[in-house]
Amino acid sequence: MTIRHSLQVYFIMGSNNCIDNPLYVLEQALAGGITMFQFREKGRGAKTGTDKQKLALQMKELCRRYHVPFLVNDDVDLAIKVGADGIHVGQEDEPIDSVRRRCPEHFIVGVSATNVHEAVEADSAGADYIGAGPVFATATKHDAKTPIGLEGLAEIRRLIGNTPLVAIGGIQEKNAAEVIKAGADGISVISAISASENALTAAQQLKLRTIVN
Ligand code: 3NM
Repeated sequence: MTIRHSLQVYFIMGSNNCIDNPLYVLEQALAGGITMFQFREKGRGAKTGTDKQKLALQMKELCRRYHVPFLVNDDVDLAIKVGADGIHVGQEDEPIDSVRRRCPEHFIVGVSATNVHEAVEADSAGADYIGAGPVFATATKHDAKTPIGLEGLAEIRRLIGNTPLVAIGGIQEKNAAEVIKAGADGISVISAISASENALTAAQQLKLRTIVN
């Protein structure tokens, strides 16, 4: 599967994003058809040290069983240690060239962009994919920037050509199709799956919305 295809339904989660056991939520989401996963253990009550590493390893094993790429947010050392498939870095994290130097060659390196300028820069720096957002308002990330809207997303697509692009921020079943129409290869979500009553059906429904004619 190419990176572009893996971005179709990209689930992001840490233990504090769900009420149920995170491993249960992840397994449900995998069974529902998510195509990529990012372990983002951040914020209040987030696990650290060996607890974080243990959960990362368990999540990686689950993703392997479903042949879904497992990426780690920000923590390059952890990603390498647990044998992840890649790393996702934000604008305030380690720069992409330094990340590339430290990681195995096969690593997928994704970069966040909160505006057109950052997206173009990440593209030139050689990101494997760009995560653009927030597209819509989100309550999940407290320090999220001003939403770029569907217009901002479409502008980013125009400027980065064919580079794989995934949209993030406030994406739900009801707006997923618009995001794809605006030029994203896929949607990335936290709460639309992690805070749903049923992660399996939530993933299934989101996936259906990404199939746009
Ligand atoms: N990054 P939800 S918005 C992790 O704009 C993250 O870079 C964002 O959560 C960015 O799907 C965001 O619940 C939170 O809105 C996405």
